[in-house]
Amino acid sequence: MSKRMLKWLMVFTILLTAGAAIATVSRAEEPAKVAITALWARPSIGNSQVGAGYFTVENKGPADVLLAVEADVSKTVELHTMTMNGLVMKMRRIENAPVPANGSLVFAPGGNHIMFIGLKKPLTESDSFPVTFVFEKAGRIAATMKVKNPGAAATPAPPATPSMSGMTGMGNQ
Ligand SMILES: [Cu+2]
Repeated sequence: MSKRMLKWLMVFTILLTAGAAIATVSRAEEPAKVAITALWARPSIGNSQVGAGYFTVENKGPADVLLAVEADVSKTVELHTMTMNGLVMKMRRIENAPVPANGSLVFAPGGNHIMFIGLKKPLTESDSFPVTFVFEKAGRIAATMKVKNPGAAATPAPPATPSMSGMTGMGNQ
């Protein structure tokens, strides 16, 4: 009896191991279709309780929808869009943001942005923090958001800004 149980246990173990191996292989073969690039957040100003973050979603698969961005740095995280109403900049919350098939979704200054509301501590330049992007199809994707100066984000610092570099120490007093 105990010998028979042992035999069944062995078969069961082999099946489990085989199942795990198959699961690992199929996951490894699936190429990542959605990539998050150009992640950065603006340093927060003084004791301001809000912060803004930007990113680009590069999609090599079918159309998807960005449902939410999660982060621990603030009480809530919202997706915002910004429009000019004459000379007045108006921003409002959006429920989600569509990602086109084989295209990209850009959150950049002057347009869409992540709004960190109720910051637990100031966002200081060169800090970084984890964020999770939640997509309808691609699921949850973890990434790291780096805090940096808008001027340093895309283009090399223009010659007019060297005096700014002397100010970076001020945030750490
Ligand atoms: Cu906003």
